[in-house]
Amino acid sequence: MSIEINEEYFEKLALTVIDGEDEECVKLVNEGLDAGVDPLDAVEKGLARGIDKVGEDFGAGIIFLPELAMAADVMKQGTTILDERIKASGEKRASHGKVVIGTIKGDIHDIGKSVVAAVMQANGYDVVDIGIDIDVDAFIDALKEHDADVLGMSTLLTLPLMEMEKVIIRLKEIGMRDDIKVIVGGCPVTQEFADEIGADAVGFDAQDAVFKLDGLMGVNRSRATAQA
Ligand code: B12
Repeated sequence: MSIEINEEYFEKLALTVIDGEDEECVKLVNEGLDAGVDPLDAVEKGLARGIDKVGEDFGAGIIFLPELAMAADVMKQGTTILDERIKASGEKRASHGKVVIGTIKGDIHDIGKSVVAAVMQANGYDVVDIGIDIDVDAFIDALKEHDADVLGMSTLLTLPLMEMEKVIIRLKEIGMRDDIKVIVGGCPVTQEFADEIGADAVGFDAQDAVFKLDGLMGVNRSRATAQA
């Protein structure tokens, strides 16, 4: 019998992350997909709520790195399945542009960046995800290699934030800034910060990232919201 997709389902998903139950998480994710859950809802209403709680407890010193790492591993297993489903949900059509996306140097967080990459891809962008801990040279090399239109930079850490500005400064120095749109994101990234470093846009979640990207690339969608 197929399970029901309701508030209780999303709560159970969140709990698998909080309790570090990877097998239960994968099982629930697959059951949810079979029952027709929107994969982005499963990330945002389920898994992300769980990891946010874990992050709060970690910040408050209630739990420590091993528990955080265990929860992150469960979250990653769930989002890996869901990201693939999000990507596959996109219509096949002409590309709106090519995006190179990565997490900046000094930061290894990749779950949110990977969700953003999947949702961009589902919405008609070619996305090259170059991973985590990416330094200025590696961003520039990837932009050139892939002849990209857009640079996406992610960070969840406050300390390496200025790495984002370094990449933008280098783009200016080598005369590429006018050819590349820059979108930034991650929890410490505010609109003020994006303006200060000269980014073109900031995305606060995956849907917002596509909305802002469409604005930068001049894409008009007939649908009210981006596809997940
Ligand atoms: C999971 C996690 C980890 C995992 C990461 C696993 C992985 N594979 O990514 C592990 C355990 C490895 C980890 C390690 C550390 N972590 Co950590 N981590 C988290 C946690 C709990 C959740 C992050 C997450 O995945 N969220 C879910 C996703 C879906 O959301 P998201 O990442 O915010 O992404 C969304 C948006 O931000 C946006 N977005 C993200 N990127 C981009 C990019 C673009 C271009 C756009 C447009 C939008 C966009 O869209 C996404 C989708 O909606 C956060 C707390 C939190 N609630 O954020 C702490 C947190 C970020 N970590 C923190 C810390 C301190 C660390 C460590 C330094 C701990 C340590 N002492 O070692 C290390 C970092 C080591 C390093 N050098 O990077 C702090 C950061 C504090 C700060 N302000 O600097 C936080 C806030 C926890 C806390 N409350 O203290 N962490």
